[in-house]
Amino acid sequence: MTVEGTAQRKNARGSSKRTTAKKATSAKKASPAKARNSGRPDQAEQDQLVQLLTPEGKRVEHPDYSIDLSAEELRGLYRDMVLTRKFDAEATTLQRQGELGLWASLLGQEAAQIGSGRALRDDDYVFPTYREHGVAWCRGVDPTNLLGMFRGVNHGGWDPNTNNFHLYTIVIGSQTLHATGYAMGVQKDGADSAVIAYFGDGASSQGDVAESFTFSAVYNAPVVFFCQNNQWAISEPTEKQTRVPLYQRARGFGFPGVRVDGNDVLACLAVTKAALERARTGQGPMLIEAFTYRMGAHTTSDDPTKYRADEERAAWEAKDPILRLRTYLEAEGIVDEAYLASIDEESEALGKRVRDAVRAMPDPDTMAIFENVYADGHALVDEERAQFAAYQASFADADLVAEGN
Ligand SMILES: Cc1ncc(C[n+]2csc(CCOP(=O)(O)OP(=O)(O)O)c2C)c(N)n1
Repeated sequence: MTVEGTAQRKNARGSSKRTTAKKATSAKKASPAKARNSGRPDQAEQDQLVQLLTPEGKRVEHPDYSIDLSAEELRGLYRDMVLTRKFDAEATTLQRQGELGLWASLLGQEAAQIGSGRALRDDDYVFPTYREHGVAWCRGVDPTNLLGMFRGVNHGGWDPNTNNFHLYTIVIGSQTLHATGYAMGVQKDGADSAVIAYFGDGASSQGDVAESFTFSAVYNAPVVFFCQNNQWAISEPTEKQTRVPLYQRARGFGFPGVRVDGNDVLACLAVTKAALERARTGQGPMLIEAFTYRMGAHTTSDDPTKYRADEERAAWEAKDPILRLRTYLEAEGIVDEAYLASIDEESEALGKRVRDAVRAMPDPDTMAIFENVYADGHALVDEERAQFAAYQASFADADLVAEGN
């Protein structure tokens, strides 16, 4: 995207924005998105995008990022994406049925997550935001463990050290600082593993992200910043986050940035592998901007029809990450009907496992919130725990009174 292009689009948005407030209260589709881009990168954007698989499913080469995968590896990427999408759809449905309080869907972002996730080595360390269900899948976190926090029955649900996958972070961008600090520690330990931090286009506006860029650059920390530019920060478009393409920000901090087609799993894999290798070999951080699209709502409590148009979504649907890989695999004879059917079967079984697991989750121990605050005991936490216990006991008394005892 050129700076001029951004300004034009911003103006176009600005002129239609006046109608937003009025329409936000109506159930009608909001108009601003109509003035926005069609979801297709313009020619300048297209030229910058690293792509190895076109939206039509044709394999293309890139001078800097080549990749040669076996048939089994290619099938694996397809399986990962299909199962992750199924898990995500199931979680959305469970929220609608009242089984989860909230869900942040990754629909449309499967290639960015599976491609980058499969580029990681076991000893690498991941700092996710809250939408990285596909990366969690690649790290071997049981998907059912991702649901506890969204059901409100735990404060995380997995041990970060088991899979080198940190807990989800709700405060956007903050984990880029944790990742940078962790990477500096890895460097001091003399290890050759790398760290990856996931964040969104909206989070890129946070001071934390700028600080982590500065620190990682000057200390040459082995960290890869993986920004999934899914075009929207809730209802705020990317144009409200930046005047230059996000990947170009890195240059100002002194390290390289690259924009990859975030709906192309092969390109995401190749680019992330190269960035991790750079980090491992002491060449410092790198920013990857995965140009993708959030097909669904921001979370289940959001209604995107209020701020974006159907045409935009439709334009991105044509670039679906799973369909394009499937087209390629079918054309090359790498998958056949029997294989695709087996994945569908596996997908159904996963859906059932997720449904059963959520419904069987025990109610939480309400006192658990006081655990893991400090490594050792702390007088203030002890006091708060005692107060809370007394408060809860007051309900038990009330129950007894109501029962006439
Ligand atoms: C520091 C902070 N400010 C505001 C919020 C509220 N908030 C939650 S999600 C979100 C938008 C995030 O957009 P983006 O970073 O693009 O990620 P996406 O949700 O699109 O994946 C905001 C502003 C927050 N969680 N943390």
